[in-house]
Amino acid sequence: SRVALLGVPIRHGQARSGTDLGPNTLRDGGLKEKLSSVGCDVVDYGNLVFRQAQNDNSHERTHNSRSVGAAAKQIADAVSRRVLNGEACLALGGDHSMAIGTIYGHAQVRSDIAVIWVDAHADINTPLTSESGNIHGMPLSFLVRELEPYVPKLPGMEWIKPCISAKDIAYIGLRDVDPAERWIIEKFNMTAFSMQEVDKYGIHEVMDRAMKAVDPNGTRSIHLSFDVDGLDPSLTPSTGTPVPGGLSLREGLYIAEEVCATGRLAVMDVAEVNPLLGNDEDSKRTLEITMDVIERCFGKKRQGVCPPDYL
Ligand code: DIR
Ligand code: MN
Ligand code: MN
Ligand code: MN
Repeated sequence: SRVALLGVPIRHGQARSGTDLGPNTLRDGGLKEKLSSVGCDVVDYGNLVFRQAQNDNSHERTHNSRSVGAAAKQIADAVSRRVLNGEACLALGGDHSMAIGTIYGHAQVRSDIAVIWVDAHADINTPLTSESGNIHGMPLSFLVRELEPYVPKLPGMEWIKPCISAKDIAYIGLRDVDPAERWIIEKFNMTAFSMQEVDKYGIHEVMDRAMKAVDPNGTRSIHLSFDVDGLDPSLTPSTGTPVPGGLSLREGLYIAEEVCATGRLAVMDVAEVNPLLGNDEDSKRTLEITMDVIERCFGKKRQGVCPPDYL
């Protein structure tokens, strides 16, 4: 299977520098070789190059909308090309504002996308409800049709047309959800499994229910948006907004193996790796764990894998 690596070094969706180093950190960790060794035919398309917009003043208290809007367009075009080419697109972030572009680009090519959003956060604040003004906490608000009446057009982001339904998203791992985000989840009856439900039902049941909700017939084009802060910060400490009490490694790997087993993973986002946060040991651990999850999404299995030409 062909996997397209796409570096998405976006950082203006939040305040800290370092998320822009995510793609090269994962490359230097040997991601391409690891994916090749589980049978992927990997093509590296390099990193997108973003420029910071001139006079990117805050608007409606939202920071850097011109820079993020312009980057999202580049991301969307690049992802569309990969999906159109029949490649699975592995988008290496970058902060989670990257998903504006990756989901938009995916949805331009496939009309039937299902989004699995693994994260401690719901990332569905609007520019009017966000307390932080950081776009990485808002990406889904620009993409969800039902929210169009609630989302003002920010400079640089006017081109973004909502392209998915709130019903197309399943959250897993939530544990830091703002009041307005909770209101949106309930109002639009979104599929959301917080850590409370993971504890209550177990990851097998949660994953089954999540897939039944967004991919009921097993036919849809799957978009996995994986924020590394969905995992417990003991596993992925080098990230900007860690929240204790997250997914275990086994839960993370289970999600990854189930997504892989669909055979329909079309786009995966890897968001919020920030190698500048924490000490060397923290960033090394974050890198190793993140690569482990990625490998499982693309074919590595805990039960072992036998190459077709073995013997
Ligand atoms: C918070 C934090 N809900 C916000 N969001 C984060 O800024 O809107 N998302 N950290 O990844
Ligand atoms: Mn996120
Ligand atoms: Mn998060
Ligand atoms: Mn089952």
